[in-house]
Amino acid sequence: MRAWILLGLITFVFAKHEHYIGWKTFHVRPSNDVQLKTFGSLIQQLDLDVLGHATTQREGLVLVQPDQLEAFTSLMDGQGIAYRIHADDIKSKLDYDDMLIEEAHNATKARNGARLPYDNYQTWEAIEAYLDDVARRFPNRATLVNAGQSFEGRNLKYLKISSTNFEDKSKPVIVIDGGIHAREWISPPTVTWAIRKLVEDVTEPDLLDRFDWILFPVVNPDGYRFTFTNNRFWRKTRSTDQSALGSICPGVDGNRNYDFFWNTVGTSSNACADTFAGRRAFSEVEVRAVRDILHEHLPRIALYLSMHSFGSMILYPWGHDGFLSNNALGLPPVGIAMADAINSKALSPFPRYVVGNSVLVMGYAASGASEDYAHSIGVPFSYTYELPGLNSGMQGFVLEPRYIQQVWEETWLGIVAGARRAGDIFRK
Ligand code: 0X9
Ligand code: ZN
Repeated sequence: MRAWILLGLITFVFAKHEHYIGWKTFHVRPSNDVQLKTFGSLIQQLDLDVLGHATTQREGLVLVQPDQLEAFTSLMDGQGIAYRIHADDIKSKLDYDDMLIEEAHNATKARNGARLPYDNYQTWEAIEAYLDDVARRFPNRATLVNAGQSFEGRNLKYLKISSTNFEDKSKPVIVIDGGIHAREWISPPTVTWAIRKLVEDVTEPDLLDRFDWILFPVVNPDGYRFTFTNNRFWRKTRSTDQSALGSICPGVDGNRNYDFFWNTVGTSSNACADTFAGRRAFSEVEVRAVRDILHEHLPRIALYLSMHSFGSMILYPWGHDGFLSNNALGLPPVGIAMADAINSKALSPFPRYVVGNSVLVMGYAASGASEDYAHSIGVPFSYTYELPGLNSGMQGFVLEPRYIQQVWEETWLGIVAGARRAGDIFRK
């Protein structure tokens, strides 16, 4: 009997990440703007999975499927874009990451029992329990909202944080979301940490006096959970009603599903693609939950941040064509204030943050993203954060758990600086 259990355990451990046998990751280094743009179109053409964004100053990281490997190397050679192998054997890297996370998890458990870990990645279950708990312990500052159910029936929970119960309509509102892209695990802890700072620690009381906050750590709980249980690189939601292919290829890219030049550029109509825009704009219940928050509080929203990874970038609209909006004047200064605050604290080996228009910084355009939608309906300060990641000198893929604390600490400084600066300019 014990032998069978052992055998089952071994099979489970080794079966994990099997899907990625034969896939490879490469560092890429476009050396000028023309190469960056060309690389942007190769991403589309070869269906490359961008794990870390390249700039002309900085290497990126892409995941290439087995049947595209030859085309990838020959096109990169043909264009003269520098690249080098990162992982020949992805499965062993993922196994290594699992081991690190497990170690950190055991250490945390030994130290502080049931509390949300800030030195490790956070499971969906732990985050949900934390939101319930904070709302229960701090009813004067935090109100739990359940915006409905995800496609698979998980609660879409977020917190409204306010010292005046959202009743003082003169206060600007700040909205921060995380976890729309399931595999970007560093995103939710930056939002839960902001909750802790605002509600539990109240280290910056002016931020509660001046603003109301909406913090939504895991917009896509189905996808997020799936990355812990089945497929580490899952990006999309898990809906299956999007096309005839839905049961074979579930999910929609939540950051292509907003109604802003929907499905026009940097998106796919193929349900199996990672950037599938959905059958129509706002097809995803999770995306509709964020849309509804934006509309409900619209005239008061000064700042919207959507947390992604990785690349150490603060990106602003428009991300579908690289032009600036008529209301773009304040976007660079608030973005720079956030980046400066983070850079002042950033440790090596993290790169310094870059601030700029999404298309110009990343070299590719993509429509239907949340920061564009928020800005298009009138949110003046709207940004996508590409949080830090490390893609060199590492044995694994994810940011090692020992760096998580650095990221939420520095990101909080960015949020504080952004709130204050946006608040100063808003409605003037
Ligand atoms: O492509 C995305 O959705 C974002 N990058 S990620 O690696 N996290 O997937 C960037 C979105 C930038 N914003 C716009 N294109 N509007
Ligand atoms: Zn993302």
